[in-house]
Amino acid sequence: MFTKDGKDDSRYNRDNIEFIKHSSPTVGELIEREYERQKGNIELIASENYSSEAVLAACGSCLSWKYAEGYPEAERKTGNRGRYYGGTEFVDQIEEYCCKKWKEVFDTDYHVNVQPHSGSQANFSAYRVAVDPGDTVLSFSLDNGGHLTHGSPVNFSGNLYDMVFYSVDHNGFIDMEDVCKKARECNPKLIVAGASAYARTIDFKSFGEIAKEVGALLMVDMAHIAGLVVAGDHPSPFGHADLITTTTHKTLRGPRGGMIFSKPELAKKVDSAVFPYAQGGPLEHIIAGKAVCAEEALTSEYKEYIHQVVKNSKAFCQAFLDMGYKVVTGGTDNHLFMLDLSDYHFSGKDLQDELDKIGITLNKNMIPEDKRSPKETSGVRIGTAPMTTRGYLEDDFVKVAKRIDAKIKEMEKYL
Ligand code: DSN
Repeated sequence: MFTKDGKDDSRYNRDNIEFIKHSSPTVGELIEREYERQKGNIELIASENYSSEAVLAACGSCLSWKYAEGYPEAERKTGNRGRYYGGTEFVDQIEEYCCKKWKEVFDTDYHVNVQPHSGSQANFSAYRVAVDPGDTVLSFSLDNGGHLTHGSPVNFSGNLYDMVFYSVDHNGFIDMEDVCKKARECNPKLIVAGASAYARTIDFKSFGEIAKEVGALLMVDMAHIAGLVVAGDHPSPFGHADLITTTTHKTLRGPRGGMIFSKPELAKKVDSAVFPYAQGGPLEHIIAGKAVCAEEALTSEYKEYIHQVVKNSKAFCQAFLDMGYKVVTGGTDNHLFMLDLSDYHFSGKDLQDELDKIGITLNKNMIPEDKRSPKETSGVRIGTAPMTTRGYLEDDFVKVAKRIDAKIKEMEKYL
């Protein structure tokens, strides 16, 4: 794993890159350059993380060679049982084990499907369970902090469904009164909660009550905060939501991929919505990586890690506030926060580009009521999960805040 001072204390990545170079020097060298970039840079992208070597090894294992369309027989009572290929004895056991471990992680009797290739694929399938094309969905828009798949017009979600959006209040917090009012007005079949760029606790209980009142299903996309839910640093959507989607590579620190949890009565629909509706063969190597990730998430070390992620985020955010910066919602409750650059003559993109040049990686992001385009933006999103994996503590992040402040002061002069 990469250390906080830009070293690698294992040989795992370097040895694998040498293998690749034997077959393709070009690809091997490009991966090596990316490896050096990742190792040397300060990584602040809120949706990224560094998984363990064990997760990486599972993802690069012989399971990558195996087809296993369908679902394992054992323990599945959904009616979608059985595989369409022979030789699945061991991948069946791995997939069952993966499902069992994730239920343990969230201490839930919800059904789980671990096959979605990504969070977007998981959301695509979850919509299929809850709504038909043309149905009304009440959701959180991309420019306020939602995800692309929460109804953006350039995405399948905005294209297939009649999207209505709830808003944030003038401080940038999700306006639960607006959620309630819009739900009563538009009578949605589905309400979507969850975000990609929202720094505050989401009130899943109230979302659940509103959904119940208007007869809608509630889908929670907990991709960003899933790790915080595991550690008890964010209220759980289990018990409130009918469908819960997540990725496994953000705060959960596993392989790139998705999962869907659902109330047991939706299990059969969820399984069919993933395979054969949205996907063919599951990536059993990634499913093995998800199982390893679940075991890691069950440890007390992982929960300590998440507590530190949140403490670091609060300290990092406070350092910017102390230096006079504007932060959307004025702070953070989770692993990320949004710096508001609307008063500056340069954009979020400009800051992202300038920080790239000094080895600090983050991403431009729209902020509520942004006057700039999504390609420019008036904000940047800052997250602490990756560097906390590398051992950063509060003081380390305060130093990074000072470096970003110095760069902004420089940009004020020459940009
Ligand atoms: N694009 C991811 C993010 O950065 O939050 C979500 O899928």
